[in-house]
Amino acid sequence: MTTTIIGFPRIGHHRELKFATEHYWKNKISKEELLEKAKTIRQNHWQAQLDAGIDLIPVGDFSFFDGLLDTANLLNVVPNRYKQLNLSPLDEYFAQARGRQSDGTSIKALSMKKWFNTNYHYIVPEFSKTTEIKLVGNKLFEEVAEAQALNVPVKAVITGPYTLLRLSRFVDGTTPNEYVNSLVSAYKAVLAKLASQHVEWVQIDEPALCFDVTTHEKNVFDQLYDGILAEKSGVKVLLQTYFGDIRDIYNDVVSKDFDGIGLDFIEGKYNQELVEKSGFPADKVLFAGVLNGKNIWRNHYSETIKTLNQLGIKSNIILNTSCSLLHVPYSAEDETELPGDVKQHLSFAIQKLSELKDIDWIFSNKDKEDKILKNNDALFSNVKHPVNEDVRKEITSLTDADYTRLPKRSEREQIQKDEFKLPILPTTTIGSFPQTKDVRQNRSKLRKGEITREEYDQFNNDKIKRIIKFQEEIGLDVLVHGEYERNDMVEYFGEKLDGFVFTQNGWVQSYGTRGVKPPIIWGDISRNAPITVKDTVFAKNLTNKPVKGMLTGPVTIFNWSFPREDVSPKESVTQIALALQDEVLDLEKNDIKIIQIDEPALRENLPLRKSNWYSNYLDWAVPAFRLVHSKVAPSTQIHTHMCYSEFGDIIKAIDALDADVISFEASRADFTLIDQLVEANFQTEVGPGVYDIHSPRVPSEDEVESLIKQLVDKLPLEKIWVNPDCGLKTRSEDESFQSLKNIVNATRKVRSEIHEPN
Ligand code: THG
Ligand code: ZN
Repeated sequence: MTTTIIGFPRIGHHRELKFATEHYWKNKISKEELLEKAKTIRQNHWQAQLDAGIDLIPVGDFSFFDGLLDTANLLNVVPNRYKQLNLSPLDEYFAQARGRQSDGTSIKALSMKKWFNTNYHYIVPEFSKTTEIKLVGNKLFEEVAEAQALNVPVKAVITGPYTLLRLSRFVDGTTPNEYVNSLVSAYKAVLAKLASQHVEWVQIDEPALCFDVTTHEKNVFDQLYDGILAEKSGVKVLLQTYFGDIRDIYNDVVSKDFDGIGLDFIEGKYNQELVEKSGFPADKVLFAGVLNGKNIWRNHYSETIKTLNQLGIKSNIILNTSCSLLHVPYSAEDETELPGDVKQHLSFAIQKLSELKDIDWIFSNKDKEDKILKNNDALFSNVKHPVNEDVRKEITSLTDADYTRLPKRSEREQIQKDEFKLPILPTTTIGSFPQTKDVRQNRSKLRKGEITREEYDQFNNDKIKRIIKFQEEIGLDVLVHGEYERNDMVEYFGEKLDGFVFTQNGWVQSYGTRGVKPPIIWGDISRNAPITVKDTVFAKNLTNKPVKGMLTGPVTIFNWSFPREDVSPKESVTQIALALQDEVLDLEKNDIKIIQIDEPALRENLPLRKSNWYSNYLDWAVPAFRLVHSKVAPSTQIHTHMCYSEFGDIIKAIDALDADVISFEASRADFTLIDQLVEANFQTEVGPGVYDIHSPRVPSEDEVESLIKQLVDKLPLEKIWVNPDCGLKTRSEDESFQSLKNIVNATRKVRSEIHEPN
């Protein structure tokens, strides 16, 4: 038997690649130093896999920013505006990934999107009339040569053409079909070159086959692979799928001349049925994704062996992870501060390598009395997740009434207009103000014990005073306290709720050099004390204007954490929702009459197949949000906020959250969402962002005025709010203060024109 993995985390054991790359961007190290560092990191990662005894090691999974962008650049899919900068290949690549400012001109980055149902973001390649596909890059081949020199058993990895076409953007009226023939030639050239390097296996990643596949898309797949496989140049081609099952195209896939097929038996449970019902060709190797590549928990070996036995394939099978290990942290060994009863259940990338070898050993030896198996079983007979009986009972006694806010929104709208007496086009912000250096230093001093809790609070209170004064002075209508006390919002709430545990080094790449350290849901979740009440009330007492309370919603807290697997996602989300309900009611009791509950991540965990959107997700995610706010008074105004994705296809679900007001990211999508809202007869009051906070540009008053006028033309006037498109925490104060002034002044201008039509 043989073992392999689909990919390894790229940022380095201690995020070495992140730091080296950021140093390079700041001109603190040279290109040669960066390349040397990257080489060492790759070597360490291969060595870790060699040490664990992995038989086939992925090469080409390394990336300076993103794997899809690597493939696009390998094949010359680089928009002309970047080529015209005349940069070195590496700088041209970084220019696409993050934009570039030089002598007065500035060029934007390509856009970034969520990678399937993960928290990783990829760079969206762009095809246009001038795109000429051909093999131009060397990265893959150089890494192969580098690995071979170290005697690494190489499996070359590249993203496949189907997934490339499915995830890219097509401008100038171009369509994916136009590029099929040139892609076939380019991939053939890649295979030929790898063959000349004596590579045995080439892994072509096609996770997009786990989406719904239409007949048209199936034809594209056929054309691509009938072409490519007609000329393999002697390498073995592995079609690697992950993040789900390939029910729409399984029969097609097994009938083609692939040498190996990689199937995910974790998220793609249905793949097992496909194999058992339709059979798996004897002349192909099954790369069996039986070890979860996404979770952080130890594998239960006897269950995995059972799956392998059910598949009934004994030879021609290679044990694999279910997806790349990109989505888990480096090693659980680093976690010295977690309680032992938690730590023994953790498996990060390094531990998953040994688990694969263990399973391989047990499966090949059939020794049921094996010690490895017994120890592993013992681990699972002895899991002690903290149980909170009160929360469990409360959940079983929930009824429809707990998920229903009364009276209905149209009635509340009038009650709230009378309550707040806000002007038309009320202005507000999304919640956070710039986290300037002094704010972060203050937090780090507290962590290191260099200042007292009182000194820490005093600093933040001064910040709150200053920012309330600023908001009053420029004339915003609904104020916020600025969130100076928060680092990452999910970490902030997780730390204050019972049921979460935290890692010290559990970094997972989010995009490029940026990472997150997701909290781990270990036990039942509950709230033991108010979380945001003190800071919010402090701010409220400084002003006569309404101050908005700021919370992160249950679905986002859940989606950005590592979930436990002994209870359903619905159960954990409901527990979080109940904890937040207590917080909402406490804020209300303290006279906070506007409360925002953010759900930026609501859309991102939608199942890949549309048929599962409601049944497997929205049908419990949306009610969980309603549970948080269903008990507030009619005059209390509930806001929510969403960002990071397009919402056109889940508008009805967003309206069903039954919030009173929603703000979201829209300026980047050129306001097309507004038409979709009108068409869907959207009922929630809405503040589509008029300031793109992801760019360092300050929008002019005229620009904002014209955006507001577009909104006024399309949406009912009484439903429109004016706000930036996201929190300001990553921006500088200069930029965001000026932008907010422009927003308020532009709003005043539009208001006066509406009241006094010329
Ligand atoms: N919080 C969490 N998950 C998220 C986001 C978030 N996932 C999606 C989206 N937002 C990802 N965006 C970012 C933006 C910035 C950073 C990470 C993810 C970032 N990270 C710092 C770094 O890598 O240097 C580390 C920050 C820290 O020290 O905590 O800047 O908002 N949970
Ligand atoms: Zn946002």
